[in-house]
Amino acid sequence: MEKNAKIYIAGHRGMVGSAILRKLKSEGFTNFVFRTSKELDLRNQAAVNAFFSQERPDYVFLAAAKVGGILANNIYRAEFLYDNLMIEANIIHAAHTYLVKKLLFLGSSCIYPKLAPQPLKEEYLLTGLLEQTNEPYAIAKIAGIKLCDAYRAQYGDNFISAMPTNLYGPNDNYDLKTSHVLPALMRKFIEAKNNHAQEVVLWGTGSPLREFMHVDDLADACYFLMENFNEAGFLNVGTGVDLSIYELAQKIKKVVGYEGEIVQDTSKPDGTPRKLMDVSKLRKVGWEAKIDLDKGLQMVYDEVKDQF
Ligand code: GFB
Repeated sequence: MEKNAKIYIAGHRGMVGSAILRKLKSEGFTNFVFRTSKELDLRNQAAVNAFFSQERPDYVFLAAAKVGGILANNIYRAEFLYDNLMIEANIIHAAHTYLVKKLLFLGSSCIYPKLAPQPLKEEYLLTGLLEQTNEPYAIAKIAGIKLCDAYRAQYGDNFISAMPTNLYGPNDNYDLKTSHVLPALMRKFIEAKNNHAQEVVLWGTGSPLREFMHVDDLADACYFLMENFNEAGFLNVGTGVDLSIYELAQKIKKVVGYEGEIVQDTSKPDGTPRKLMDVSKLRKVGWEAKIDLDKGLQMVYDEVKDQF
């Protein structure tokens, strides 16, 4: 990407989009175009086309999405499917129509079959049934990958896709009903410590295994892929390391300095038993994560410790 290229980050106020913006600014890019969701409803095709026709971006980072944790995915099934399908279809089609030079589409590790072998290799896509709680989101994200591939195959558009593992970092969602596990536990432990509460409640059994990556690492990978990867399909983006939800809770408890108990609420779902990315393809292309979980948890704690 040329340093003066016009770059559109869809979702620039979200956790991922804002991290990409920080990264690009630090690399010397200056020519950005943004719209908030109030200014531009990405589910509205006419509005998206008018925006692309007016702004004509050279490069697009597609980080806008309806996202949330296991409960939000399961409750708002219609929005997770409809909003995500509309956002990606409108942007990818407009990027084709208005001659965008390159587009990066972002998905999620939940695109893989629930019981796929671990670690998850890119070729396991569409080899089995999806996890029920996030099937709508996964179907939308799989459609996004296939859209990029179809425009590349039929028209030669340079549209690429990356599937990050579970993310955390600045601008995460800390609403306990809709958040992912890491910000939820960070908040629960901080509040429990401040309120001298006896216990912190962990949803599910605590046994599911998850991989967590700091969003600054993802932003670094996105920039790297925009510069170095031009192929159909997609690449996993992760750390290659996982741990159980219970182990994650223990780590967060320690970082926060909370001394009470951890109890389970098994009325809440566990979701996929394990979601560990195989990152060997990404390593071959030349990128590796740099922020380990202990460091990342400390960074997050330092950012949010006075917020709750
Ligand atoms: O992060 P999370 O909501 O999503 O939950 P997924 C991960 C695991 O942590 C589940 C448990 O087993 C939860 O039951 N957990 C324990 C908690 N305590 C809590 C808590 O207080 N809050 C939350 N949220 N979880 C999502 C998908 O799956 O991951 C999305 O639904 C997306 O589509 C995203 O792919 C990255 O990792 O299970």
